[in-house]
Amino acid sequence: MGRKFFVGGNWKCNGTNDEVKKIVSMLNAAEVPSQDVVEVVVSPPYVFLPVVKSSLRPDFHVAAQNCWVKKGGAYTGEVSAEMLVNLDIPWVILGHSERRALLNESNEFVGDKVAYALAQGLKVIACIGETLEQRESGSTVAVVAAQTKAIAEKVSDWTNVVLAYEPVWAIGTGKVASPAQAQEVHLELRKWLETNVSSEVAASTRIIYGGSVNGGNCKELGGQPDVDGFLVGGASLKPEFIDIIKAAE
Ligand code: G2H
Repeated sequence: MGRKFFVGGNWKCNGTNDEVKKIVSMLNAAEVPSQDVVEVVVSPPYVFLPVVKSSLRPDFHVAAQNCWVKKGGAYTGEVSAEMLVNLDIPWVILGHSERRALLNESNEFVGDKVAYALAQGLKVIACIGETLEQRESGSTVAVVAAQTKAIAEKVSDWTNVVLAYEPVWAIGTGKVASPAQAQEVHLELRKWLETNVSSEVAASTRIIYGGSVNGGNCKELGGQPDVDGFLVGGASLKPEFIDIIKAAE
């Protein structure tokens, strides 16, 4: 079974009402490959989710950037998976390295979040990746395997999971992983899934790359056999996001 190319736009904590409208207009006017070729999902901050969802072209979908680990209730400031489902938001990004680092989200907590969100019917972009220190000490594969294991221990059905490999040293730094570096880790992750989950899950799960993807480097990165798309940050706020979507062709 072929893996459909996936391009996610992670807007992070950016945007005013006017800026969001401009980005949506830019996306709506773009000529891009059909949904048979590429799945496009954009992830605005929570407060803009309803306006983006209602004004975005129907062939693009929306994702939240996080959700709470269990059923809603007395958790001030949090947004539950049930609320996203209620608003018809199909996707959520979980385990982004910025949340792991700044908000101390552990591997186990991210695994619990992924399992809970999937159980509520959301599709999940689950993020993993090593720091520069971990890469330089030679523990990249061990780190991403441990992050993936914490998810695999809680999840039995991987149909609605996209795994995003985002080396922390490449995020927002302009230092993109080389195509060979990305391919090497993606292949190791696929092997890990094959050994520890199943060959079906290894063959069908999309593993996307994130970290300083732009219009100039997307084609070569996307051409790697185990790179099934991208999670794009800074460049997803700009017209070059369209070029990145077109890398699916
Ligand atoms: C990694 C990526 C999007 P950027 O965080 O998830 O951001 O493309 O700005 O490095």
